[in-house]
Amino acid sequence: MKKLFAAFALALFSLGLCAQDMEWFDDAKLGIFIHWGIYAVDGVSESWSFHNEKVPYDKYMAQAKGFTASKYNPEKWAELIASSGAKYTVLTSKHHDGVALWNTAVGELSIPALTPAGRDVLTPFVEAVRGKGLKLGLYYSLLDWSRDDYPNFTVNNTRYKIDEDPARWQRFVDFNFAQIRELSEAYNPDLYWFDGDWEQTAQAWNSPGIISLIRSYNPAVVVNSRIQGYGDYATPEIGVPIARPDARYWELCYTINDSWGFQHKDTNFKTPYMVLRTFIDCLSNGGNLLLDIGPREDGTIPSEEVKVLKELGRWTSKHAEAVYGTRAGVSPECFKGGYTTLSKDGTVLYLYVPGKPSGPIEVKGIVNAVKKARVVGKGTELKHEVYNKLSWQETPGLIEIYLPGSCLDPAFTVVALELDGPVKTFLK
Ligand code: FHN
Repeated sequence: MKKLFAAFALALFSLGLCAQDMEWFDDAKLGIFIHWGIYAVDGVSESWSFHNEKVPYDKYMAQAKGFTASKYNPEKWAELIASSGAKYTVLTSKHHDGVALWNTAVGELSIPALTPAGRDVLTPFVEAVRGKGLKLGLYYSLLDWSRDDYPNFTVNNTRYKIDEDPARWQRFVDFNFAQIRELSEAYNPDLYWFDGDWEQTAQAWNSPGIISLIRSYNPAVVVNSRIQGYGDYATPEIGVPIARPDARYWELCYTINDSWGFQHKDTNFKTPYMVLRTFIDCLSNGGNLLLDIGPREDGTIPSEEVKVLKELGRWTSKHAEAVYGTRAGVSPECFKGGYTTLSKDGTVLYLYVPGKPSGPIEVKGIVNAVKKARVVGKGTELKHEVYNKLSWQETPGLIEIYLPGSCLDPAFTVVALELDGPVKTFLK
């Protein structure tokens, strides 16, 4: 029965539930994720701290009394996000704890209802984001461990089993649909970032129903993969993929320290360089980076996170040509000195050179002739030579490019190789 349902759902999906516009997403490359909720008050892990019984539920929920949003400035948030070079942002409209950031009419748990902030904090964010021309993504947790009609509560405490009380489960499904309808009606996001799907099946969530609901508001809406098989793109989390993911579209969601939300004790911040390198790694494999920040309960953003976003901004604005609209690069075997991407039409090969090379940079396995080599963001034309190209051999020659010290970026210098046509590689 389950198999039949899945086949039916897949058929429906391919028959027209998928009118999504993936091009903006594919071109955007960088998004900023924001985990903001009552968990920032004590600095405990978002929702998981009570689910895993590290913190009693009542104590967790009592954090609401300390959530002030007293310095919340959504315009400043949007400005920071835009200045990083991100083209979209995704905010946790509701995490697994069930506390909505907006004034939901169908649930009792929300920032306006429970906290001294006393107001809807989602609407001004949406306005600020749109004002900056960024694409809007809304994170929504399908599972809701606070909701009495939801079967799971804490790790050791289950409320009921769906097949023993389908009417109760249906009440929960109706609640989810009502909240998602509210979000689509009020904000009509460009992207839905669902989460928490793992606890139930596509059939139980009514995943195709959710997709058709949100596409009835916005046929082009992009949906992440966490809706039990119905999304548009894969979402590896924290673990940077080692090999190129199979999915045509993917996005690495990634923390700057070790936490999604603000945690006072977590000072394990990555450096701006480390984050930039991971971003370039994603680019080279054709993916996006969704980089998370965790604002404090008052709405301020930790300076370490601001620093990372600013450095990304410095680098992305200088190297825009080699970021937006690029596609996965050639095999890593072709350029051992760093990462590569390609222009959309495949005729420009971008080389991302870390630090200061100790000699000419070398590219191999490229069949094309290089018409021109230049430094992205500077325009300086570079001397390049081909070695080992023998008339009787199929193996392409080694391309050596001379990169003077005066052209180097403090983090990653980008060299554009303009080819005589779409790239052709020879990898034997
Ligand atoms: O359980 C959540 C977690 O708290 C966080 O929101 C991340 C972000 O991708 N998603 C879930 C785990 O996969």
